[in-house]
Amino acid sequence: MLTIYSPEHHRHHGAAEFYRGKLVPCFESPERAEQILARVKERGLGPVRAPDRFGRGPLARVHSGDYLDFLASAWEEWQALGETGDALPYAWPAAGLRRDVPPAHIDGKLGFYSIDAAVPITAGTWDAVQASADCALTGARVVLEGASSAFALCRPPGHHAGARAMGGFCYLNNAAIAAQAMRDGGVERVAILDVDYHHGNGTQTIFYDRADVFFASLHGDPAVEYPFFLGHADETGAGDGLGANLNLPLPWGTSAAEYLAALAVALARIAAFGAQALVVSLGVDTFEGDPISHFTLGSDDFTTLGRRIAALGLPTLFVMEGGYAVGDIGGNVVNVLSGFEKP
Ligand code: SP5
Ligand code: ZN
Repeated sequence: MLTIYSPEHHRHHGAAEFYRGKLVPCFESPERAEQILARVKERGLGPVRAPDRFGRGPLARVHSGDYLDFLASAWEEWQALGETGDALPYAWPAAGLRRDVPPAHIDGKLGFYSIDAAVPITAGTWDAVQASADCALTGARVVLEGASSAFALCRPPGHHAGARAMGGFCYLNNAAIAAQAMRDGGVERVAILDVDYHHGNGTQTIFYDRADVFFASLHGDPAVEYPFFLGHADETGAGDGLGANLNLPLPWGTSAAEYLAALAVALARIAAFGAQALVVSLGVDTFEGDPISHFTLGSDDFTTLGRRIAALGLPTLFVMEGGYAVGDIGGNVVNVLSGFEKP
């Protein structure tokens, strides 16, 4: 399987995120992508190439223009304050406050365009997130051109980013951008399967009222887990998209057997939808050793996960999302991909 990777990800390196009353070191580190790349090479998954550059067009198919402008200028506006650390939001337009008047000050913009304070912006964040999206878009192009699969080694991840909001270490929604590019490339029905431990709130929201992109997610129950305010089972889509959204929230401590049973439900629905291509939001934070998550999948279970996805028989783009057990992340990711290739 082809891997698409860009070293530009190094240019995004947040120092800290706000968590339980303190600034704590970011779990989402450059080392994550390097560990995955090292295991891809060591285990001979296949060739590794750099992404093509796609520019703003395909990003604007998913994200609003004002949000892209904000991301592009945020660091410069933050620098003008004389700050030396990373930009982080601290005030949000929660219920009862106005969302219809975009703020002019960068402090206001940071909150206006985010859902939490786990999204530091550094000097190279905009370049890194564009390169990450380019990896996903290159993967979509390769699959559109006839490849049976590809792996976009995206960093930063994307599935918590909405049309006009960053959050949960995510800035541009790489999986949504790739799925939309597949639609624009002529695939009529695309499915997104999100196996990251956290609900893909951004992806769900982007496609919620559409019948052409099916979204299925297995994740920690938002009653007790980030992102808390989306990802419940009763969210089934709206308008034309009614029935094209499937959430399978699972409790803390979910075992591999329980996980794979829920996966079978999602795969059956994707098959019934009649998907012609699949985008997998591939997080491996379901691993038993993950430092911020509460499922108990072992490394071998990731091979099974890949095999079960392969049984759909669809052209498939894997897009990297979360996974924070840095010593195991690469092995777990390559297990999924090799399980997919050698079912
Ligand atoms: C892409 C992805 O997996 N994003 C996950 C975002 C989760 N953010 C909230 C988790 C806060 C965890 N901080 C843990 C500190 C434990 N001592
Ligand atoms: Zn996650």
